Amino acid sequence: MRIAVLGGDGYCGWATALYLANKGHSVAIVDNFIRRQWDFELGAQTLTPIRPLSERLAVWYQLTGIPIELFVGDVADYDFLSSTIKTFQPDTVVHFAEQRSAPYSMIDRKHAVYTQTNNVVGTLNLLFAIRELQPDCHIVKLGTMGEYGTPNIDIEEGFLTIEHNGRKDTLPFPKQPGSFYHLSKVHDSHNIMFTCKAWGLRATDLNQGVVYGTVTDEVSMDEALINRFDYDEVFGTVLNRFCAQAAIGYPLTVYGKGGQTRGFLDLRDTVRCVELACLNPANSGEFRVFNQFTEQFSVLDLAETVQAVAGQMGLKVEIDHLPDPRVEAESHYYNAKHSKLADLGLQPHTLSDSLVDSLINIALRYRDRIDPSLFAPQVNWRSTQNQRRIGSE
Ligand code: NAD
Ligand code: USQ
Repeated sequence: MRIAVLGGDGYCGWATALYLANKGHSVAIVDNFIRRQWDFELGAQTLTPIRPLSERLAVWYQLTGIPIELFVGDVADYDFLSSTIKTFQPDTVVHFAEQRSAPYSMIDRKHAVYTQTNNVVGTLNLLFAIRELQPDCHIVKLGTMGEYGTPNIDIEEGFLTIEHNGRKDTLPFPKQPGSFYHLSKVHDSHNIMFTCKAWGLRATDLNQGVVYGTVTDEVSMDEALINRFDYDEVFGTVLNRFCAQAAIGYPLTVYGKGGQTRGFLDLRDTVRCVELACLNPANSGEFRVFNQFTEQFSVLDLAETVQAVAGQMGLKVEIDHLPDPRVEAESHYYNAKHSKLADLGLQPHTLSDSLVDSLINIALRYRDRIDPSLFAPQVNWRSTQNQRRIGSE
């Protein structure tokens, strides 16, 4: 299968591109390196020293003999994207190429507008390019579990059957996103659903939970293939952050009570879920939604797990309850369905003590690169004046 991985220089995209290439697919990476630019803007860097993409790809080729094509450019630039689709002629496009940080989108007006423009325009361009040039191509789009928010009922996979005034219908599950970033994903989902109906496109929306880990078989082949491990308050996801904090004895930054419960998955399952979606495409005109996570935890559960594992490793770690900088429920009902990927054959890597142990060990290996000033939350959802070192408006 010819698979274009948009956003293939990023955290999930890099691991996925190598995994799919190793499985025998013809893979192209499309990226404009904007993620590396955001690190410069924020004065942050990944814990792991990632190499330039050209070097990563050269080492990959030396090690495996498997070529990965590269198209450098902006998905939100239609001329670039359409010429890439025309040249590569993908059977499947996996679309990771968005601004994916909720805090980044909440810095100020400029960052909110940027996030929604980058994400919504990029996805719209993709829909138009596929319609015009490659209408049979399957779009595998990374969405988020955060589209649903935390309703006081069970969360279904994309759709809910409801009876209202004696009539019954199956409708998109209600969306209650919690940031301008999460809202951008809702807007994408609506645009994709509409174009499947109007133009007969085929698409799978992967509503992914919070990802943890950094390692897959492929990225561990060589130091030059190492993947991102973000730990800063803007881009670091919670479990990775806690492991980096534990490594240097920084108190774990639980926001509020820590009852915020989310779906989580190991990066090794991200790559497999994407593969399963590619191998089992949606039908023409079909818009499918899969909830892509394997287990749910509260933030406090995770902090206590990291504290216990760190303790076994001889690291003393405290748990801090900081005022929650976000507007979100700190204790709530949460029960989200996630059976569709399991039905296709997903065998999850569950969060074991050994995984937490190995993540803390990676953080220990690179501890000299940790800047503790990047741990404290600075972006506040309620504030219009998020005074960051990057100088918001
Ligand atoms: P990331 O920021 O590490 O990677 C995104 C990549 O896309 C970067 O390499 C960036 O340079 C590129 N990109 C962004 N906008 C682009 C554009 N306009 N043109 C070309 N390239 C562009 O993010 P990630 O963690 O790998 O997430 C990938 C996708 O998965 C995102 O859509 C995100 O919303 C989704 N997701 C991530 C997580 C998570 O926990 N990391 C969870 C759920 C969903
Ligand atoms: N949190 C803490 N302490 C921290 C960091 C986070 O308590 O130091 C809490 C947050 O308040 C939130 C939860 O942990 O309640 C998750 O936060 P996160 O930063 O790990 O993840 P989130 O902002 O939700 O975003 C991440 C990805 C995003 C993806 C989303 C999936 O960055 O791209 O869409 O996970 S989901 O959460 O299902 O929406």
